[in-house]
Amino acid sequence: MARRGARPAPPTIEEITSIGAEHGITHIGVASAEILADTRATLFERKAAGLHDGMQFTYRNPERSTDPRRAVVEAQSVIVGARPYLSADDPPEPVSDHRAHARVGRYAWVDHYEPLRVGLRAIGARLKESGHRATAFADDNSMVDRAIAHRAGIGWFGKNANLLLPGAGSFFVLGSLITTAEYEPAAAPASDGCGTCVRCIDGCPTGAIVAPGVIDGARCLSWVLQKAGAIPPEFRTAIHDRIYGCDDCQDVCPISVRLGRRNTIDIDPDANDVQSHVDVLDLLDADDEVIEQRHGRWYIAGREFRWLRRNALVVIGNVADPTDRRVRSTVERYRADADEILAEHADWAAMRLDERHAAAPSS
Ligand code: B12
Ligand code: SF4
Ligand code: SF4
Repeated sequence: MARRGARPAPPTIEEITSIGAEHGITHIGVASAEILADTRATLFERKAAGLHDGMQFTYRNPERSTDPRRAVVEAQSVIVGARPYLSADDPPEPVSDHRAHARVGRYAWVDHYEPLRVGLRAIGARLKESGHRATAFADDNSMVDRAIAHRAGIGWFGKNANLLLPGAGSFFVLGSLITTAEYEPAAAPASDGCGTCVRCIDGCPTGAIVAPGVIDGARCLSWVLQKAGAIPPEFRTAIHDRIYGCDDCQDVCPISVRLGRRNTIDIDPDANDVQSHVDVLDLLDADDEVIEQRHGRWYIAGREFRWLRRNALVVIGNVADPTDRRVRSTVERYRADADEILAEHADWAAMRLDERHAAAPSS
């Protein structure tokens, strides 16, 4: 019998799994808290080769992002959790006259990271009761989430660089709980399930997967839409109707598409602000305060919302109705904008609308 006031034993893996499950965490794995030396070397190599394209995140301080003990002194284990982000029911396609709706990457339709952190912290609270230290990270610069999940046996690196979970695919967000408690780590990473498939490499609209598992940041639309500055003209048509995020290398993945539909999460539209599409004309009429309130949780370089307006102008050029008055007047207004980058993207949008109008079959 436990002594009065004695601390409870640390939770078992079964208890951890069940606390995680209460928060939508469907997969749990354990990794040792040793330095991720290979990943550290990879970060430096890719940085030296320019593949990070100026990205900070885990590249800012590879010594830190690959060492769990920098976050929790004397850490012994890293408990990794994965939470699906595909929704059981996709929201209906928006309807409008001017068809100026942009698409949002599935991972950003609602905030999936916060519920993951909440679940990991709930496990952490149980560990703290037993006298251990435990800190949760998800999509934080302090930890390489995929690499630690790989070590924890949760999945394998697909050729699209995403971590695929056996029997479940890649539409999962990943996070970890670094703790001083000791658990038996995974004996080995999950074995590769891609085989000879190369669909993601062929399906990337900009050729950003330059080798299996290796992304050239400068070409990856997910980064191109987040970063500062003018969008290179050669990527503007490929952006098509994306405003934030890109799902193509997962949407063409036979494993993730087939199994993803069996590993979904319920997104309650009444409780969540579901942002699967953005009306780009509204966005271009909105001030910073409104944009921040609506899209403030997205990563936008320097939190400068001009970069979202820039993306919106590209989407207008690619998909809006060239004969719609509001489309044309919005573009003309931005062509006269004092922000030279926005004015130049509006020039491009006007040119592209003209091109599409000229190419459209006359009725
Ligand atoms: C920077 C970043 C980005 C950048 C760069 C992406 C990249 N591939 O590096 C940008 C903005 C482009 C991006 C895009 C996306 N991201 Co992101 N991103 C991150 C972040 C913050 C760091 C990633 C990182 O450290 N990259 C550094 C490089 C070196 O790592 P890597 O690309 O994973 O490379 C590994 C493989 O190459 C592997 N490897 C080495 N040799 C070999 C050889 C072979 C043959 C293979 C197959 C693999 C392999 O080892 C490398 C190192 O571990 C993490 C969160 C975090 N804190 O970890 C999220 C994270 C990776 N992103 C995530 C998501 C969801 C996305 C998007 C799907 C979002 C979207 N829809 O737009 C896309 C997917 C793009 C892609 N194909 O990778 C999830 C991935 C979940 C998963 N199941 O894998 C993460 C883990 C966030 C999270 N906590 O859930 N992201
Ligand atoms: S996210 Fe899009 S652009 Fe980036 S590698 Fe995947 S398909 Fe290519
Ligand atoms: S598309 Fe094919 S190669 Fe790419 S991640 Fe999926 S299974 Fe692997």
